[in-house]
Amino acid sequence: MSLELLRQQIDELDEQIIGLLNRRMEVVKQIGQFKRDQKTVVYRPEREKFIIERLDKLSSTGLLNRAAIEAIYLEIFAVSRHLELSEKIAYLG
Ligand code: PRE
Repeated sequence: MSLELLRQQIDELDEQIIGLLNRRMEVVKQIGQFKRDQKTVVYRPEREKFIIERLDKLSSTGLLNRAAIEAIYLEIFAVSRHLELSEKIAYLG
């Protein structure tokens, strides 16, 4: 397969990834609203750990090992927390 065709595959996969990440952030936004209503904390390290462990098991036959999953998801969680916190700050004014 040519480099061009391989890159075309990457572009299509990236479109799916960015679409899914945006959908994930829509859900995170709702969680942020829920936490504001409940006046509870944004950062949930035990939940983040659970997600990484679950994905590591799911990915056991794939190329991503735990360190790779962790590296990717720690960034995703940071963006999630930022979104939840920025909405909280906007709400407080
Ligand atoms: C989420 C984000 C921040 C928390 O630290 C844990 C998990 C996530 O992105 O999955 C979502 C969330 O706020 C939550 O599950 O409580």
